[in-house]
Amino acid sequence: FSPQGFDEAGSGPLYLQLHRRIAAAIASGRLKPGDSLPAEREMAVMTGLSRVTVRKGVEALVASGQLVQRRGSGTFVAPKVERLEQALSLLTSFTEDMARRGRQVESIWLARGLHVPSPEEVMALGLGADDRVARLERVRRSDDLPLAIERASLPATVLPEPEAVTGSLYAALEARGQRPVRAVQRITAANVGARDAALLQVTPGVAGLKIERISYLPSGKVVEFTRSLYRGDAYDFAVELKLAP
Ligand code: 16G
Repeated sequence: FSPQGFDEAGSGPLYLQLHRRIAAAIASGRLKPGDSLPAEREMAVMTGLSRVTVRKGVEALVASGQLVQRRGSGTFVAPKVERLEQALSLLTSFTEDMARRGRQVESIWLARGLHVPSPEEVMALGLGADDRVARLERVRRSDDLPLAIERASLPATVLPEPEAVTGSLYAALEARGQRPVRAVQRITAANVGARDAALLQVTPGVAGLKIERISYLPSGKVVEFTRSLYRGDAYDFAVELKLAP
């Protein structure tokens, strides 16, 4: 980050020159995944650029997914994304899937509460006119990487106190004797919008996978209607096929 080479006259706006320099340091391996960057003020001193210019350059790298910012702790080179292979034929929870891989799980809660259901939730969950719905909205992370945004809706009769769920939803359902035993899942391609891109720390507009899961109790009652958006660069969904009869 030496002051040399930033050129007011020639090679484009100054923030883009900084952007190119940091991107080149990442590409060459001089900056490695997880490395922290100096604070904005320090970078301004080191480069001789204004703090506004430094901020713009860094923001552009955050928007393109090369840097990540964590509130309170600073700016880092984005972690390397390894694809996870996920079997589609087993009804498992996110926590179980990650535990099986020996990975840490973490949820960032966006919302948790009881609501008047939307028409879509009424349909999917088979609710009556006065029924309430429990909504759980969270970013699912593993080993410091956001992998998916999940928006789960359950009949309030199944989960009357959504605020009490702090970890695994399926563990909470299991404790209430309401663990689903069957589910239907639908996967659709989707581009990640700006708000979700910020939550998933990806570039707005990149490819994601929208997954809808409706899960059932042995009685056939619907327990869960969950809409998730998975990072397209972090998952491979695999399924075993048998010869058609
Ligand atoms: C999985 C499920 C989701 C379920 C969650 C429970 C998919 C696409 N979705 O992420 O429907 O609610 O697991 O996880 O697989 P938890 O028990 O860790 O909260």
